[in-house]
Amino acid sequence: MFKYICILLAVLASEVFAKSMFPLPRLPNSCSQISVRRDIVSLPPEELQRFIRVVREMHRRGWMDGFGSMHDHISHQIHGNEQFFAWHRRFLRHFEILMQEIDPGVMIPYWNWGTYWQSPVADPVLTSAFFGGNGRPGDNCVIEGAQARWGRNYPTRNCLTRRFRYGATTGAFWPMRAVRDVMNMATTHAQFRSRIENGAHGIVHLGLGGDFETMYAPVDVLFFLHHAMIDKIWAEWQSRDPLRYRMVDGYDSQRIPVTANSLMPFYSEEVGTALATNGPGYCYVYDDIPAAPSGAMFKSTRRATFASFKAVFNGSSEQPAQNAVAEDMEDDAAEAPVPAGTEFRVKHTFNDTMDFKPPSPMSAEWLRRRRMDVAEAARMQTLVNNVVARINAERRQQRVAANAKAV
Ligand SMILES: [Cu+2]
Repeated sequence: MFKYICILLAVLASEVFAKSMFPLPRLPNSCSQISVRRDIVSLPPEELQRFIRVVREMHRRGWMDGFGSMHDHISHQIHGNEQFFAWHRRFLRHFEILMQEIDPGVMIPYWNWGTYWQSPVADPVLTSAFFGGNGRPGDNCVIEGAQARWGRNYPTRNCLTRRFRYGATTGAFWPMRAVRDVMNMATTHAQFRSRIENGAHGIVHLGLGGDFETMYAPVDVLFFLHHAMIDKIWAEWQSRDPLRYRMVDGYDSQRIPVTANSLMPFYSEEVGTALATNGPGYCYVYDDIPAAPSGAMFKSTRRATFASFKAVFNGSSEQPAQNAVAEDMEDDAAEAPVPAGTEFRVKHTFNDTMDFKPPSPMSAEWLRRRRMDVAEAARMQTLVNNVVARINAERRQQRVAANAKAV
Protein backbone atom coordinates (compact mmCIF):
# COMPACT_ATOMS: atom_id res chain seq x y z
CA MET A 1 0.00 0.00 0.00
CA PHE A 2 2.74 2.41 1.07
CA LYS A 3 4.51 1.63 -2.19
CA TYR A 4 1.46 2.73 -4.20
CA ILE A 5 1.10 5.94 -2.23
CA CYS A 6 4.74 6.66 -3.02
CA ILE A 7 4.18 6.02 -6.71
CA LEU A 8 1.10 8.23 -6.68
CA LEU A 9 3.02 11.02 -4.96
CA ALA A 10 5.87 10.66 -7.44
CA VAL A 11 3.47 10.96 -10.36
CA LEU A 12 1.82 14.03 -8.83
CA ALA A 13 5.22 15.56 -8.16
CA SER A 14 6.40 14.96 -11.70
CA GLU A 15 3.23 16.72 -12.94
CA VAL A 16 4.28 19.78 -10.97
CA PHE A 17 7.87 19.55 -12.24
CA ALA A 18 6.65 19.10 -15.79
CA LYS A 19 5.12 22.57 -15.59
CA SER A 20 8.59 24.01 -15.20
CA MET A 21 9.48 26.03 -18.24
CA PHE A 22 13.16 25.33 -17.84
CA PRO A 23 14.28 23.16 -20.78
CA LEU A 24 16.62 20.24 -20.27
CA PRO A 25 17.84 19.28 -23.72
CA ARG A 26 19.76 16.08 -24.23
CA LEU A 27 23.33 16.27 -25.52
CA PRO A 28 23.81 15.42 -29.20
CA ASN A 29 25.42 11.99 -29.73
CA SER A 30 28.12 13.36 -31.96
CA CYS A 31 29.53 16.69 -33.14
CA SER A 32 28.66 18.07 -36.55
CA GLN A 33 31.45 20.59 -35.99
CA ILE A 34 33.86 21.75 -33.29
CA SER A 35 33.26 25.38 -32.27
CA VAL A 36 35.59 27.75 -30.47
CA ARG A 37 35.07 29.52 -27.16
CA ARG A 38 36.92 32.83 -27.11
CA ASP A 39 38.01 35.53 -24.68
CA ILE A 40 35.04 37.92 -24.49
CA VAL A 41 37.23 40.99 -25.03
CA SER A 42 38.48 39.51 -28.32
CA LEU A 43 35.00 39.11 -29.84
CA PRO A 44 34.20 41.34 -32.81
CA PRO A 45 31.51 43.86 -31.75
CA GLU A 46 28.76 42.11 -33.78
CA GLU A 47 29.46 38.80 -32.03
CA LEU A 48 29.41 40.43 -28.61
CA GLN A 49 26.05 42.01 -29.43
CA ARG A 50 24.65 38.68 -30.57
CA PHE A 51 25.76 37.05 -27.33
CA ILE A 52 24.19 39.83 -25.27
CA ARG A 53 20.93 39.62 -27.22
CA VAL A 54 20.77 35.88 -26.59
CA VAL A 55 21.35 36.10 -22.83
CA ARG A 56 18.76 38.86 -22.56
CA GLU A 57 16.25 36.56 -24.24
CA MET A 58 17.22 33.72 -21.88
CA HIS A 59 16.63 36.03 -18.95
CA ARG A 60 13.27 37.09 -20.36
CA ARG A 61 12.23 33.44 -20.57
CA GLY A 62 13.12 32.85 -16.92
CA TRP A 63 15.96 30.46 -17.74
CA MET A 64 18.53 32.29 -15.64
CA ASP A 65 16.37 31.53 -12.58
CA GLY A 66 16.33 27.90 -13.69
CA PHE A 67 20.13 27.72 -13.76
CA GLY A 68 20.42 29.50 -10.39
CA SER A 69 17.88 27.18 -8.80
CA MET A 70 19.36 24.00 -10.23
CA HIS A 71 22.89 24.87 -9.10
CA ASP A 72 21.64 25.84 -5.64
CA HIS A 73 19.61 22.66 -5.16
CA ILE A 74 22.54 20.29 -5.59
CA SER A 75 25.35 22.61 -4.54
CA HIS A 76 26.77 20.21 -1.93
CA GLN A 77 27.10 17.43 -4.53
CA ILE A 78 29.00 19.51 -7.08
CA HIS A 79 31.46 21.48 -4.95
CA GLY A 80 34.30 20.34 -2.73
CA ASN A 81 34.61 16.98 -4.49
CA GLU A 82 35.61 15.40 -7.81
CA GLN A 83 32.28 16.13 -9.50
CA PHE A 84 33.20 19.83 -9.55
CA PHE A 85 34.98 20.13 -12.91
CA ALA A 86 32.93 17.61 -14.89
CA TRP A 87 29.57 18.78 -13.57
CA HIS A 88 30.29 22.46 -14.23
CA ARG A 89 31.46 21.60 -17.75
CA ARG A 90 28.13 19.83 -18.33
CA PHE A 91 26.22 22.72 -16.76
CA LEU A 92 27.91 25.25 -19.08
CA ARG A 93 27.12 23.02 -22.03
CA HIS A 94 23.47 22.98 -20.93
CA PHE A 95 23.56 26.79 -20.94
CA GLU A 96 25.28 26.87 -24.33
CA ILE A 97 22.76 24.51 -25.94
CA LEU A 98 19.90 26.69 -24.68
CA MET A 99 21.68 29.76 -26.07
CA GLN A 100 21.95 28.01 -29.41
CA GLU A 101 18.20 27.34 -29.46
CA ILE A 102 17.86 31.12 -29.73
CA ASP A 103 20.89 31.79 -31.95
CA PRO A 104 22.72 28.68 -33.24
CA GLY A 105 26.00 30.48 -33.92
CA VAL A 106 26.65 31.73 -30.37
CA MET A 107 29.20 30.22 -27.96
CA ILE A 108 29.93 31.02 -24.30
CA PRO A 109 32.89 33.41 -24.21
CA TYR A 110 35.28 33.18 -21.27
CA TRP A 111 36.27 35.95 -18.88
CA ASN A 112 40.02 35.98 -18.50
CA TRP A 113 40.24 37.64 -15.07
CA GLY A 114 43.98 36.91 -15.19
CA THR A 115 44.49 39.90 -17.48
CA TYR A 116 43.44 42.46 -14.86
CA TRP A 117 44.05 40.30 -11.81
CA GLN A 118 45.77 43.13 -9.96
CA SER A 119 42.97 45.63 -10.43
CA PRO A 120 39.77 43.93 -11.57
CA VAL A 121 37.73 47.15 -11.43
CA ALA A 122 39.79 48.29 -14.45
CA ASP A 123 38.78 45.15 -16.38
CA PRO A 124 36.61 46.09 -19.40
CA VAL A 125 34.44 43.02 -18.70
CA LEU A 126 33.30 44.75 -15.47
CA THR A 127 32.31 47.97 -17.25
CA SER A 128 29.08 49.15 -18.83
CA ALA A 129 30.48 48.05 -22.22
CA PHE A 130 30.24 44.40 -21.14
CA PHE A 131 28.73 42.95 -17.96
CA GLY A 132 28.78 45.91 -15.59
CA GLY A 133 30.55 46.23 -12.28
CA ASN A 134 29.43 46.78 -8.72
CA GLY A 135 25.81 47.02 -7.66
CA ARG A 136 24.60 50.51 -6.77
CA PRO A 137 24.83 51.76 -3.19
CA GLY A 138 21.86 50.86 -1.01
CA ASP A 139 20.25 47.89 -2.74
CA ASN A 140 23.31 46.52 -4.66
CA CYS A 141 21.27 46.27 -7.88
CA VAL A 142 23.37 45.95 -11.06
CA ILE A 143 22.34 48.97 -13.14
CA GLU A 144 24.90 49.07 -15.95
CA GLY A 145 26.10 46.80 -18.73
CA ALA A 146 24.37 43.91 -20.50
CA GLN A 147 22.36 42.98 -17.39
CA ALA A 148 21.42 46.51 -16.35
CA ARG A 149 18.31 46.49 -14.14
CA TRP A 150 17.77 42.78 -14.42
CA GLY A 151 15.39 41.14 -11.99
CA ARG A 152 15.50 37.59 -10.71
CA ASN A 153 12.84 35.28 -9.24
CA TYR A 154 15.16 32.87 -7.47
CA PRO A 155 15.50 32.43 -4.54
CA THR A 156 13.36 35.52 -3.93
CA ARG A 157 12.11 38.29 -6.17
CA ASN A 158 14.80 40.91 -6.27
CA CYS A 159 17.11 42.71 -8.64
CA LEU A 160 20.33 41.01 -9.74
CA THR A 161 22.94 42.10 -7.18
CA ARG A 162 26.69 42.46 -6.85
CA ARG A 163 28.49 43.82 -3.84
CA PHE A 164 32.24 44.17 -4.21
CA ARG A 165 34.31 42.77 -1.38
CA TYR A 166 35.92 46.08 -0.37
CA GLY A 167 33.09 48.49 -1.15
CA ALA A 168 34.39 50.10 -4.32
CA THR A 169 36.87 47.34 -5.24
CA THR A 170 36.96 43.55 -5.45
CA GLY A 171 40.51 43.04 -4.22
CA ALA A 172 43.09 41.27 -6.39
CA PHE A 173 42.43 37.94 -8.15
CA TRP A 174 45.02 35.29 -9.07
CA PRO A 175 47.73 36.03 -11.64
CA MET A 176 47.94 33.35 -14.34
CA ARG A 177 51.49 32.61 -13.27
CA ALA A 178 50.17 31.27 -9.96
CA VAL A 179 47.48 29.29 -11.81
CA ARG A 180 50.20 27.75 -14.01
CA ASP A 181 52.26 26.87 -10.92
CA VAL A 182 49.24 24.87 -9.75
CA MET A 183 48.99 23.22 -13.19
CA ASN A 184 52.67 22.31 -13.09
CA MET A 185 52.59 20.78 -9.62
CA ALA A 186 49.28 18.91 -9.46
CA THR A 187 49.54 15.32 -10.66
CA THR A 188 46.09 13.99 -9.71
CA HIS A 189 42.62 15.26 -10.58
CA ALA A 190 41.75 15.60 -6.88
CA GLN A 191 44.84 17.73 -6.16
CA PHE A 192 44.27 19.96 -9.14
CA ARG A 193 40.53 20.39 -8.53
CA SER A 194 40.94 21.22 -4.85
CA ARG A 195 43.70 23.78 -5.50
CA ILE A 196 41.82 25.55 -8.29
CA GLU A 197 38.41 25.46 -6.58
CA ASN A 198 39.76 26.73 -3.24
CA GLY A 199 42.10 29.29 -4.80
CA ALA A 200 41.70 31.07 -8.12
CA HIS A 201 38.01 30.10 -8.47
CA GLY A 202 36.80 31.13 -5.01
CA ILE A 203 38.43 34.55 -4.91
CA VAL A 204 36.40 35.75 -7.91
CA HIS A 205 33.09 34.69 -6.32
CA LEU A 206 34.05 36.45 -3.07
CA GLY A 207 35.42 39.54 -4.83
CA LEU A 208 32.25 40.29 -6.82
CA GLY A 209 29.95 39.52 -3.88
CA GLY A 210 26.16 39.87 -3.80
CA ASP A 211 24.44 37.11 -5.79
CA PHE A 212 27.85 36.07 -7.15
CA GLU A 213 29.01 34.72 -3.80
CA THR A 214 25.90 32.59 -3.28
CA MET A 215 25.00 29.12 -4.55
CA TYR A 216 22.45 30.63 -6.93
CA ALA A 217 25.21 32.69 -8.61
CA PRO A 218 24.22 31.33 -12.08
CA VAL A 219 21.39 33.92 -12.13
CA ASP A 220 24.28 36.22 -13.21
CA VAL A 221 25.54 35.53 -16.76
CA LEU A 222 29.04 36.41 -15.57
CA PHE A 223 29.00 33.10 -13.64
CA PHE A 224 29.14 31.25 -16.97
CA LEU A 225 31.99 33.44 -18.23
CA HIS A 226 33.96 32.90 -15.01
CA HIS A 227 33.32 29.16 -15.08
CA ALA A 228 34.31 28.99 -18.75
CA MET A 229 37.67 30.37 -17.60
CA ILE A 230 37.84 27.70 -14.86
CA ASP A 231 36.88 25.08 -17.45
CA LYS A 232 39.61 26.36 -19.79
CA ILE A 233 42.17 26.09 -16.99
CA TRP A 234 41.10 22.47 -16.47
CA ALA A 235 41.30 21.85 -20.24
CA GLU A 236 44.86 23.23 -20.29
CA TRP A 237 45.90 20.93 -17.43
CA GLN A 238 44.24 17.99 -19.20
CA SER A 239 46.08 18.78 -22.44
CA ARG A 240 49.38 18.02 -20.73
CA ASP A 241 48.68 14.29 -20.34
CA PRO A 242 46.36 12.26 -22.62
CA LEU A 243 45.33 10.03 -19.68
CA ARG A 244 43.49 13.02 -18.22
CA TYR A 245 40.90 12.82 -21.03
CA ARG A 246 39.52 9.56 -19.70
CA MET A 247 40.46 9.22 -16.06
CA VAL A 248 39.42 10.86 -12.81
CA ASP A 249 40.23 10.04 -9.19
CA GLY A 250 39.21 11.13 -5.70
CA TYR A 251 35.75 10.99 -4.14
CA ASP A 252 32.25 12.42 -4.41
CA SER A 253 30.21 14.11 -1.65
CA GLN A 254 29.30 10.69 -0.20
CA ARG A 255 32.99 9.65 -0.08
CA ILE A 256 32.39 7.17 -2.89
CA PRO A 257 35.29 7.01 -5.40
CA VAL A 258 34.66 8.99 -8.61
CA THR A 259 35.58 7.18 -11.82
CA ALA A 260 34.85 7.88 -15.47
CA ASN A 261 31.77 5.67 -15.05
CA SER A 262 30.33 7.63 -12.10
CA LEU A 263 27.18 9.55 -12.94
CA MET A 264 27.00 13.33 -12.74
CA PRO A 265 24.30 14.64 -10.38
CA PHE A 266 21.08 15.66 -12.11
CA TYR A 267 22.28 14.89 -15.64
CA SER A 268 22.85 11.16 -14.98
CA GLU A 269 25.55 10.97 -17.61
CA GLU A 270 28.95 9.46 -16.98
CA VAL A 271 31.73 11.76 -15.74
CA GLY A 272 33.88 10.28 -18.52
CA THR A 273 31.66 11.88 -21.17
CA ALA A 274 32.61 15.34 -19.83
CA LEU A 275 36.37 14.82 -19.83
CA ALA A 276 37.14 16.13 -23.32
CA THR A 277 35.79 19.52 -24.46
CA ASN A 278 35.70 18.27 -28.05
CA GLY A 279 34.13 14.92 -27.14
CA PRO A 280 30.63 13.79 -28.27
CA GLY A 281 27.94 16.22 -27.15
CA TYR A 282 30.42 18.89 -26.04
CA CYS A 283 31.91 19.86 -29.40
CA TYR A 284 34.04 22.87 -28.45
CA VAL A 285 37.63 23.90 -27.87
CA TYR A 286 39.18 27.00 -26.31
CA ASP A 287 40.96 29.38 -28.64
CA ASP A 288 44.45 28.62 -27.28
CA ILE A 289 44.13 25.05 -25.99
CA PRO A 290 44.72 22.00 -28.21
CA ALA A 291 41.82 19.61 -28.88
CA ALA A 292 41.86 16.16 -27.28
CA PRO A 293 42.93 13.44 -29.74
CA SER A 294 39.91 11.21 -30.32
CA GLY A 295 41.93 8.10 -29.50
CA ALA A 296 42.58 9.45 -26.00
CA MET A 297 38.91 10.01 -25.15
CA PHE A 298 36.64 8.02 -22.85
CA LYS A 299 34.30 5.70 -24.75
CA SER A 300 30.86 5.49 -23.22
CA THR A 301 28.84 2.32 -23.55
CA ARG A 302 25.96 3.49 -21.41
CA ARG A 303 22.90 5.22 -22.78
CA ALA A 304 21.98 8.47 -21.07
CA THR A 305 18.55 8.39 -19.42
CA PHE A 306 16.09 11.18 -18.89
CA ALA A 307 15.04 9.75 -15.54
CA SER A 308 16.64 12.21 -13.19
CA PHE A 309 16.04 15.27 -15.31
CA LYS A 310 12.77 16.21 -13.70
CA ALA A 311 13.58 15.13 -10.21
CA VAL A 312 15.71 17.91 -8.80
CA PHE A 313 14.58 21.10 -10.38
CA ASN A 314 11.55 22.51 -8.63
CA GLY A 315 10.61 25.13 -11.08
CA SER A 316 11.22 28.64 -9.81
CA SER A 317 10.95 29.78 -13.40
CA GLU A 318 7.33 28.70 -13.64
CA GLN A 319 6.70 32.36 -13.22
CA PRO A 320 8.06 34.44 -16.05
CA ALA A 321 10.90 36.71 -15.09
CA GLN A 322 8.79 39.68 -14.16
CA ASN A 323 10.17 40.94 -10.97
CA ALA A 324 8.06 42.66 -8.35
CA VAL A 325 10.89 44.64 -6.82
CA ALA A 326 12.59 45.43 -10.07
CA GLU A 327 9.51 45.72 -12.25
CA ASP A 328 10.14 49.31 -13.24
CA MET A 329 13.77 48.42 -13.74
CA GLU A 330 12.77 45.75 -16.25
CA ASP A 331 10.84 48.33 -18.26
CA ASP A 332 13.93 50.50 -18.45
CA ALA A 333 15.96 47.49 -19.51
CA ALA A 334 13.80 46.95 -22.56
CA GLU A 335 14.69 50.44 -23.72
CA ALA A 336 18.38 50.24 -22.84
CA PRO A 337 20.67 49.98 -25.86
CA VAL A 338 22.88 46.95 -26.27
CA PRO A 339 26.32 47.89 -24.93
CA ALA A 340 28.76 48.77 -27.64
CA GLY A 341 31.77 46.68 -26.64
CA THR A 342 35.02 47.85 -28.13
CA GLU A 343 34.11 51.55 -28.11
CA PHE A 344 34.47 51.61 -24.37
CA ARG A 345 37.67 49.65 -24.24
CA VAL A 346 40.37 51.48 -22.39
CA LYS A 347 44.02 50.62 -22.46
CA HIS A 348 44.93 50.00 -18.87
CA THR A 349 48.44 50.31 -17.55
CA PHE A 350 49.48 49.42 -14.04
CA ASN A 351 51.40 51.94 -12.02
CA ASP A 352 54.76 50.28 -12.45
CA THR A 353 56.52 51.92 -9.53
CA MET A 354 54.30 50.19 -7.00
CA ASP A 355 54.42 46.59 -5.83
CA PHE A 356 51.51 44.31 -6.76
CA LYS A 357 49.31 43.04 -3.95
CA PRO A 358 48.30 39.39 -3.61
CA PRO A 359 44.60 38.61 -3.12
CA SER A 360 43.61 38.88 0.55
CA PRO A 361 42.80 35.65 2.36
CA MET A 362 39.23 34.36 2.20
CA SER A 363 37.87 34.13 5.74
CA ALA A 364 37.29 30.70 7.28
CA GLU A 365 33.68 31.62 7.91
CA TRP A 366 33.10 32.49 4.23
CA LEU A 367 34.89 29.35 3.09
CA ARG A 368 32.81 27.14 5.34
CA ARG A 369 29.58 28.76 4.23
CA ARG A 370 30.48 27.84 0.64
CA ARG A 371 31.58 24.33 1.71
CA MET A 372 35.13 25.10 0.74
CA ASP A 373 38.31 23.64 2.22
CA VAL A 374 39.85 26.00 4.78
CA ALA A 375 43.23 24.23 4.94
CA GLU A 376 43.57 24.06 1.15
CA ALA A 377 42.62 27.73 0.84
CA ALA A 378 45.39 28.58 3.34
CA ARG A 379 47.95 26.60 1.30
CA MET A 380 46.81 28.35 -1.89
CA GLN A 381 47.13 31.70 -0.11
CA THR A 382 50.78 30.92 0.63
CA LEU A 383 51.34 29.86 -2.98
CA VAL A 384 49.83 33.00 -4.48
CA ASN A 385 51.65 35.22 -1.95
CA ASN A 386 54.95 33.67 -3.05
CA VAL A 387 54.21 34.08 -6.74
CA VAL A 388 53.25 37.74 -6.29
CA ALA A 389 56.44 38.30 -4.25
CA ARG A 390 58.45 36.78 -7.14
CA ILE A 391 56.67 39.00 -9.67
CA ASN A 392 57.40 42.06 -7.52
CA ALA A 393 61.07 41.12 -7.13
CA GLU A 394 61.42 40.82 -10.91
CA ARG A 395 59.69 44.13 -11.49
CA ARG A 396 61.97 45.84 -8.98
CA GLN A 397 64.99 44.38 -10.77
CA GLN A 398 63.67 45.62 -14.10
CA ARG A 399 63.19 49.11 -12.65
CA VAL A 400 66.76 49.11 -11.35
CA ALA A 401 68.03 47.97 -14.75
CA ALA A 402 65.95 50.62 -16.54
CA ASN A 403 67.24 53.35 -14.20
CA ALA A 404 70.84 52.23 -14.71
CA LYS A 405 70.35 52.44 -18.48
CA ALA A 406 68.83 55.92 -18.15
CA VAL A 407 71.86 57.10 -16.14
CU1 LIG B 1 29.27 25.93 -8.87
